[in-house]
Amino acid sequence: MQRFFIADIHLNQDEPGITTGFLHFLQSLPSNSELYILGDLFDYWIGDDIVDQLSQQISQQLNQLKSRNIATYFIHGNRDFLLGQTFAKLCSMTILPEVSVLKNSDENIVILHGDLLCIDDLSYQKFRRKMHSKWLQCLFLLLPRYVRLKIATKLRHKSNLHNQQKYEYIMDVNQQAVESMMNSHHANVMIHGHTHKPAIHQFNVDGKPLMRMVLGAWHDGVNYIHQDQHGELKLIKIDN
Ligand code: LP5
Ligand code: MN
Repeated sequence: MQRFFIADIHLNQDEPGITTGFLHFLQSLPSNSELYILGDLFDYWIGDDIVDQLSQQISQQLNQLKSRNIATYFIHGNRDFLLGQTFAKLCSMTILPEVSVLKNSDENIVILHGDLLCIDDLSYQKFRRKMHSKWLQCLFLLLPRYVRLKIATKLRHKSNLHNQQKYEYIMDVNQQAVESMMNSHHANVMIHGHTHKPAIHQFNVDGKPLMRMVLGAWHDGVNYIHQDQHGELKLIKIDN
């Protein structure tokens, strides 16, 4: 079974090139494979009840994957954590827990968006806990569309301002957090996105070789990880 992993596509109305690249990528997927979307499929998501031309187009195309026997899985990102079962059903995709494990006979791959690993970013982790509070989410979803849009725009703006003042290492993953998560899931491979720093990191813990593969964002081109029938993993980057 071939698997494809992507994250941080950040689909939005203002960058039609990303949508075109994404739709081509979907077309190119082979039959009988699996697609894992590890968060931030959309630049932001403010409720399944707010559909636009872009989200309709995306749900139609994702839904069509099942006719080629391609199973689609989704893990929430920090921009689209409000994407719910209603939209997931339209896309025929299964929402997985925020940290999930793919078990093979000789390896365990832990998959996640990646923001959970950025534990040195204390203000973000505090913000994240608030955003993940169920009552706040329910309240937010009751607000009229224009108010939700206004809040999301404000949050994006604040986030950009904060990010400009943070050191690079603060916004990257913490190695201890990586090792501890891999250890608790008995994983030898980890795949995540969020940091927009595509790379393969190989390291040893207690003499065991481990690998962390980081997916890149799609602003400059197509970015994915391919696992072939033999289990070999490759990070693929096709710049525009
Ligand atoms: O997204 P990115 O990569 O630029 O930065 C992230 C962290 N930022 C975020 C915020 C998102 O971008 C906002 C997304 C909006 C989604 C839809 C709205 C749904 C609302 C639901 C309400 C229940 O995730 C950024 C990290 C960075 O990754 C790297 O890891 O650093 O974190 C921050 O910037 C957070 C700041 O550190 C603290 C934020 C203070 C916000 C102040 C709130 C102001 C209230 C205004 C509301 C009207
Ligand atoms: Mn992210």
